[in-house]
Amino acid sequence: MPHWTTARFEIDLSRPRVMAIVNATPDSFSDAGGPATAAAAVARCEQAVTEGADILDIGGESTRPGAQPPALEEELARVLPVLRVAVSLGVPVSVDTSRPEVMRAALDLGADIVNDVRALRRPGALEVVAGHPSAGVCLMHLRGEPDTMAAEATYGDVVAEVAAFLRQRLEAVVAAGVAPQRVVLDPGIGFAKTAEHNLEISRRQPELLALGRPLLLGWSRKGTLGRLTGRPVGERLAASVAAALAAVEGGAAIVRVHDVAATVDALAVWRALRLSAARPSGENPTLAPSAGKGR
Ligand code: HH2
Repeated sequence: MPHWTTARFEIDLSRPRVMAIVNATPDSFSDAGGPATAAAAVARCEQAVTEGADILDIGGESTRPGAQPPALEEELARVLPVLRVAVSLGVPVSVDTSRPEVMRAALDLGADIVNDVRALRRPGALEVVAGHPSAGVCLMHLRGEPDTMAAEATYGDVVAEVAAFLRQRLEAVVAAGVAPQRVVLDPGIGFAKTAEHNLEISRRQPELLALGRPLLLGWSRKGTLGRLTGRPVGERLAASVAAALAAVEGGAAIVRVHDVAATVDALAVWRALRLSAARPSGENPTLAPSAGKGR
């Protein structure tokens, strides 16, 4: 059975997992202008767990195109108060950061996973993760920096280049002493990629699965879904759920989402339909008592 080893939890990946996005930022692409207090982010963590999130992913730096990074002290001040509460909620907690100082502080507070859109390339980041006995890590593909990445979206073969990058980062991390079971890989939907690149990655997801580690996909509310539906970021719920299902159908183990309840429901139904097809006469353990009358 596939597992993701993290600091406190062995995450069973025999069923798809939902990672809830918790932005402790005032300027994220999907909820800019929303409340940015620690209390609001903590409330969001609690709500996500109630809705069935398997992992909480807490970030203090917006990586939207053109974003300016916060000062280190500011990122720490955004993230740590939220993490302190999140680690008591009974689910694995991930910190979405590229800064080794934030990684170290988060792991010291009991965080389970480092989710780094820069794949531990900042000086010192690899050492922090390798220095921890069991923290999980998500290595994501990103070219350039968020404020320049749009100009870097040129590839000969986007899937081959993303795969080569992820393989090289996986090898570097393993060479530094991190067990492969601690690592998941992410092609970085929307990071230095056009809509066409993102769709190509989705269609050829098996080539990324061939790297031998579980895949994490983050389609939620992203621009490609806007291109496909013509809808602004606040109206991409259905599109995001569809993208999450397609990712899982294509073999993704973890989906990173804003809309936890809708995604959890969709995955429950998807699984039941798939599993019952495999076991036509068996009992279905996923059936809960009916919540409504009639059909
Ligand atoms: N996407 C975002 C941030 N972190 N991490 C991983 N592993 N994969 C992703 O696709 C990914 C990520 C961007 O989304 P969001 O957190 O909603 O926005 P912002 O960076 O503006 O806070």
